Amino acid sequence: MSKKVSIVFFIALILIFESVICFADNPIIQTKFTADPAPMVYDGKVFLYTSHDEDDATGFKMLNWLLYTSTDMVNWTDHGVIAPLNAFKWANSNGAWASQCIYRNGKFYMYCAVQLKGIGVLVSDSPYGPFTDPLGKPLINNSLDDIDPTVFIDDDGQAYLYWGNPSCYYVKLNKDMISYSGGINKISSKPSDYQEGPWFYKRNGLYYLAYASTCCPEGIGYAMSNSPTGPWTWKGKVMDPNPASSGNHPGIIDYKGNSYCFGFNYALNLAETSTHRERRSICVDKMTYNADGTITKMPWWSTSGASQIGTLNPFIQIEAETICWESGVETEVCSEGGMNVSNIENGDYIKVKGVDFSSGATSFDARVSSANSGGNIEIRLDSPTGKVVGTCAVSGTGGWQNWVTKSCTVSGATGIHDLYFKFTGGSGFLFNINWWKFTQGISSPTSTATLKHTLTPSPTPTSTPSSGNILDLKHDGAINMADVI
Ligand code: FUB
Repeated sequence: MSKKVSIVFFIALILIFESVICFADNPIIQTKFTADPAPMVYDGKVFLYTSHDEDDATGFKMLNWLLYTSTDMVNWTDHGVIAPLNAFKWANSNGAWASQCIYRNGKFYMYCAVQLKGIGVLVSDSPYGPFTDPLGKPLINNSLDDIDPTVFIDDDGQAYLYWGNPSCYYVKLNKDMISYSGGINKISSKPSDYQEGPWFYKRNGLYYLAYASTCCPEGIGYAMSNSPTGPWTWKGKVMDPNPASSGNHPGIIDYKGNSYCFGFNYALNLAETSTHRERRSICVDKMTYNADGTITKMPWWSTSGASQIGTLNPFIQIEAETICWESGVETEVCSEGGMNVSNIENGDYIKVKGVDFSSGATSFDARVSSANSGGNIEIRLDSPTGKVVGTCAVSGTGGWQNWVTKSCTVSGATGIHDLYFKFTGGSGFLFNINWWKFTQGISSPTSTATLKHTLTPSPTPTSTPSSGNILDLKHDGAINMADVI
């Protein structure tokens, strides 16, 4: 190879490599550090309850539990804080550890580990909360092992709660789901590599106990049984540990014909520093079973994540906080309900994966606000520097929660694409976005879209960005190779 050809080859390799790193889709949440995934399939949707590592955490600093939902396993909608730690009046100030939520008889029961205090239960009429503590005290307060609850209701209606680190325990929950009978049982057949984070479930008549395997680093191990109370037979590793990742914590579901294993890594922390900090990030990959019910061993979390199920319909109103990958933005509570995307600065972007524009889109609406002078939403296809199919100008609205709808024409968007909103403007925060929507029509093949503003009221400034919800994490979308193992 000549020197010139080698240089071109090398540059091409770097470009390919960078595009793989920058447009990775695992970890699935980038706006916050999340851990201890507890996925629940309900009403055709995946509800992913998570614990939350604060942006400035060095050790464990966990103040609330979060919720994300998805119907395609790649675009996740942020529902914010589902329950604060002080939903338990008896809690300490720092220990909102692992949780799991389950549905029974019209109510949702969320079992939560409160570090050093025990396991509490919260109840709600809706999977979105609000959740309240019916007991006013821990449900389980047995020993300092009392973390990482996992709950399952068997076909005969008997519910079980498993938990513990380093011992593993279970109780039989009563039908009210907030009390138990028969005392606390310690598992004598605990698998030899069991550490913490049990995930208890049943599939095709067989019982599974997956868990974070011996610390540290933690992989995922599992055991199987013919009975919900064991004895448990160790079956091996679902996933080997990885030296780049101290912890792990399984959450396993079947959804739309596939099986998925959730866990976490430290990829976003490692993108900032090689220093270990408890700033974790939830990942998901597809998992498969062998004919005898054993689990096919998975590699460490991929950077590509699970494949998308179907496509996203852009012709219905989509919450802006429905994100596959982002760079730079944050989310906060929205005055119009739910969450909005915030902290948008020049050069930031959001990726929404697998959007089906079908025969074409003719216009784009976005619900926006700005206490500054706004900026532009560049609507691009397939990459943050991909083809521009429209540009929506946002001007000041007089407040970060003063919402108006802005529109622009769109041309050249047909078929299925990854959609990128690339944000441009001056310095500082540009604007917020609550939701967006395209209008379907036959798209013109040209890519020069003209601007069309439909609503431009400029109310009196009423608010400044709320610092309570602003996170100081600023991701650039790059992941260290050290973590891409
Ligand atoms: O997130 C706090 C603790 O770290 C969890 O309870 C454990 O499973 C480990 O993931």
